[in-house]
Amino acid sequence: MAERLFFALWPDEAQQRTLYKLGRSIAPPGGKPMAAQNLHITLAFLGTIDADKRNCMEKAADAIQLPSFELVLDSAGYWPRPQVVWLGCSAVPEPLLALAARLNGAMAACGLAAETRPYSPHLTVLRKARQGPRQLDMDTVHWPVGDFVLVQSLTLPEGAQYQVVRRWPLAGQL
Ligand code: 2AM
Repeated sequence: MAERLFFALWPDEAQQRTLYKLGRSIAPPGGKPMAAQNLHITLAFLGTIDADKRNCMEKAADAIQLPSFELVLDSAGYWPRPQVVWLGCSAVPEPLLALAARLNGAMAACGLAAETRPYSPHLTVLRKARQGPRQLDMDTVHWPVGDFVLVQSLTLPEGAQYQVVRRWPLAGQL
């Protein structure tokens, strides 16, 4: 059966609460806030794929050996076309770029259409946003990233619901 899947960085519950608060503090009025339990940073969006392609991507993820890293979320922005307000990092850690590159590279090898735009890590906090973040002198959140996950996206009448279906550790302790 085909499933809609993506790889992501997934905050733990304490980080979800912190990131949710930060997101609310910079969000302009209106729009649709992302629920705390849905907050994530996409690494590679796979789309709706069958079991063979999922297995191929999981094997590729098994082979990844990269170190843990710290993500410092210290900026916010707005993309008018998808109408999202997001949190970002002014310094993108090298292992994060390597991780996204490995997963996107595997997509092509597994017969999936890989993203051609440069990877731009962001954590969407508001959808259907009509304007950008309200203030730019925001708090900074330090997020120690020790793993990455495969997520299934379910489309329910009340909106998208995400389920972490597998987790891969990154090497080393922070
Ligand atoms: P977004 O946060 O910028 O909307 C699940 O849909 C996740 O995959 C979202 O975080 C979304 O990013 C990301 N994504 C990347 N490419 C996508 C695409 N073509 N369609 C839907 N979601 C995509």
